[in-house]
Order: sequence, then C-alpha cells, then structure tokens
Amino acid sequence: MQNIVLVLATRNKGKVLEFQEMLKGYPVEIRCLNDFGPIPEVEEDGETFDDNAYKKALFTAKVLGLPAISDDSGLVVEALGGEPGVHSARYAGPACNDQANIDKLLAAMKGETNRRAAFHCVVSIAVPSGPALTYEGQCHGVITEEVQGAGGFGYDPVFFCPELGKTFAQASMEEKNRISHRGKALQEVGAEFDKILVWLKARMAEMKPAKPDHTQFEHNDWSQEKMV
Ligand code: ITT
Repeated sequence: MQNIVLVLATRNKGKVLEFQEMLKGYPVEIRCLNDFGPIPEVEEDGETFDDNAYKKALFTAKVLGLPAISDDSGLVVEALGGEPGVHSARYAGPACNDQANIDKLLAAMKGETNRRAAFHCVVSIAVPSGPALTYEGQCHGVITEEVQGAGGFGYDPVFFCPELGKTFAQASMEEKNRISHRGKALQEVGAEFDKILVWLKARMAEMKPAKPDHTQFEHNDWSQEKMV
C-alpha cells in the first residue's frame, strides 16, 4: 500500500532534522518545503503557540493540497514575564539570527537570579480542508550565564537541562529528542500514529472530487435525438 505523504511545514533546518529523526520508521512519506517550488511565507502573528502552529500547517496543506505537520515553539522565561515566547524566532528583530537572540536574552537576564525557563511546543497536523490534530510538549530548564556547547539550534547553547546535566547544545540529538518539548509532542504523535493515519486518509478521501456517475446514462432516452 502506498504511504501517505506528510509535508514538514517548517523552514528551520534544525527542526527539519529533528522531525525527520523522530518520524523515521513510521509508514509515512516525509517531504520538506524544499521538495516543492517556491512557497510564500506564512505570517506568524498568532498570540499563542497553538494559533501559529495551526496557521503554518493549514497554510502549507492548502497551498500544496497535502497533509502538513508544523510546530510552533519557543522559550518561555519566567523572569521576563514569559518572553520571548511566541516571539522567540525574531526576539532580536525581524531579520535577526540565533546569535543575536541569544545575546539579547543574556543581556536581559544579566544579574537575574530567577533563571527558570521552559521550551514549549505545539505540533499541528492539518489537512487542506481545515481540520487539524494538536499535540503539546514542554521541557523545563535554566538559562545559563553564558553560551555552552555548539550543537542544536536557536537557544540550545543557553538552555541548561537538569535532566541531562548539560545544555541542549552539549547534548546529542538522541538525548535532546528523548526529553525535549518537540520530542515529547512528537512522542505523543508516534503513540497514536496508527489512528492519525486513518484520520488523515479519511479526511483526504473526503476531499477527492466525486467520481463521474455513469449510471445516469442508462436512464437517458436518446431515441428522440437527431444526428446533425
Ligand atoms: P518555522 O516557523 O519555519 O517552523 P521558526 O524558527 O520561525 O521556523 P518558530 O516560529 O516556531 O520557528 O520559532 C521557534 C524559535 O524558538 C526558534 O527559531 C528558536 O529560536 C526557538 N526554539 C524552538 N525550539 C527550539 C529548540 O529545540 N532549541 C532551541 N531553540 C528553539
């Protein structure tokens, strides 16, 4: 039986690697946005991780006519009133990079004793007609005083994970995926993947145009028709 196609609706290379690692082995054909022609970027203007995750997955699903999986994730820092939160990707400005975000975060946390933080992740699986499934994960940790480690992406070098005894940037991908926010959300996806596949196939089948109904021709009365 042909595997169903699922598009990873993300432009973040670090996420693509983590998604691919975590979804390998499931009976689904994973595609990335790069496998298709140019696709416009979706504006992430939602107020919650949930809003943005759904918006990204639905946008991609509609544009490509295929089921899509996205995540919206970010770092919620207690002493900063929850910031950068949904603004994590562009915390230091619209065209910033990971280093600029980290520099801004460390500056904002300078001298702060409460360094508790958590990564949040909402995964959304959407079909082009609108319905979606949602999964969540969180991972608690502490913001370091300085960068530690060179792996991972985003805020990994300043996120110390007590469970691992090191920052996410010092952890292997397997170690991070086992306990990370995205890892936890995707473990839930994995736990009910059979049900998800049935759901996806049913939703996609509903969208298929109705087959032409040839039976009607049997009832047509052609006897009065004249050839011209
Ligand atoms: P897409 O929207 O294309 O998926 P993005 O990087 O813009 O990519 P988000 O809007 O979800 O993704 O922003 C998430 C940001 O939060 C991300 O850019 C990182 O700065 C941070 N982040 C999320 N998960 C992270 C992780 O596992 N490790 C480090 N930083 C992470």
